[in-house]
Amino acid sequence: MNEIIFDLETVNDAGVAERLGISRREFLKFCAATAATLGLPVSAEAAIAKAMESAKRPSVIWLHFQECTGCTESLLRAEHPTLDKLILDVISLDYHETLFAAAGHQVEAARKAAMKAHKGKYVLVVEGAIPVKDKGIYCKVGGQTAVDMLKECAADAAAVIAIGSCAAWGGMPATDPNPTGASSVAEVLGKPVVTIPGCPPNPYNFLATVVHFLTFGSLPAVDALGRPLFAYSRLIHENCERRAHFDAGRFAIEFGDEGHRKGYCLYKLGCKGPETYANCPVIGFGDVGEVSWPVGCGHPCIGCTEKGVGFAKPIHALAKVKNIEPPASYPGISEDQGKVSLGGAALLAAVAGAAAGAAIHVAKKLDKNDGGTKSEGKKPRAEP
Ligand code: FSX
Ligand code: SF4
Ligand code: F3S
Repeated sequence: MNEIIFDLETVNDAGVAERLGISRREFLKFCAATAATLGLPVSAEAAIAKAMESAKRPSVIWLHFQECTGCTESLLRAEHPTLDKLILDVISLDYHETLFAAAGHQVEAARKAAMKAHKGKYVLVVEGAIPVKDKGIYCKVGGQTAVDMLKECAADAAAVIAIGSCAAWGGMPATDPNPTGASSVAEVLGKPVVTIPGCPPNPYNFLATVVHFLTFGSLPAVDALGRPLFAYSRLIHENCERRAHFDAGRFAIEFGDEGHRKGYCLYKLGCKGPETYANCPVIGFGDVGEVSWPVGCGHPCIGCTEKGVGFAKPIHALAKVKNIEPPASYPGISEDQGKVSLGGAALLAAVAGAAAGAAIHVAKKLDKNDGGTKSEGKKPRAEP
């Protein structure tokens, strides 16, 4: 466990709270919840707050190769501005092909300048697979192949993060017969890197990973595939709101049938939740409501975070059920948004076995919740 060396009294967070347009109280609430997300004691709140108020934002170089830019899109498509504000506040985005207003030689010069100025200290984020067939000619940026650019940028990086399934293992571009030889970042560099798979990945997982780096100078603990344990250590099936239906044998058999309309389990429609590790049911996507994740919307999980499942197994094929033990508890059927305290959120996360939910729920309320007094209604989950 990392030693906690900061004291909340020494944290001058007025600056960062002001930059983010939130109150000090909400900022500290977010820091405490991020500590819970990362599986750290709540006392890590001060260290996180201190790191976030620091002017030393890590330089980030963000490369794009074979992909759809969905990773970046998901990062910027939160309904309210807090998430992208948080991300862009904690990092210094010094090179990003699709977000830069400039183009051509100007941006390539900016990349080289950032790499020189922050040699050995910058974070390299890679989005997209890297084609290696035919000397890498299928993807070039500024006349340089993706293979060469990746190797050049990784050489002096303090940390490398492969964001999205394409960068993590090849994803959709590597789908059989993989005509371009689409490969992962780790394969091209010949060494393991931190991966945040998903097509697209959840931006909160990226944010928590960056906050960990900022606070402790290192990336979080990962599994054998390089995925941060705080986000990818539990099967989707363990936290799915339809799990009670699975255990009771209530399934949707066809799209639109009675079981589907009633919110029954999607296993027989090919849901890959039983063999896919990710926190989607806990954190949701896009800040548009409690059921904003594939299964919540009535579509089977296709296993987009799982190598060998996503883009590999047919969508309708039945999943291999890895863990048939019933969970210790089931997610609540309905809760009132805005009333869960931080302690309650952390407890809920612990009970659910996936701490990576607490910070997200707090972050989502940051600019909606007026000092904790305003409560907003939330649509109930599907009828069990
Ligand atoms: Fe797209 Fe990213 Fe999928 Fe890949 O996300 S959403 S194709 S994982 O690299 O842009
Ligand atoms: Fe949820 Fe899919 Fe598991 Fe059914 S099979 S409980 S829909 S994750
Ligand atoms: Fe992907 Fe399945 Fe989550 S399809 S977004 S891993 S629910």
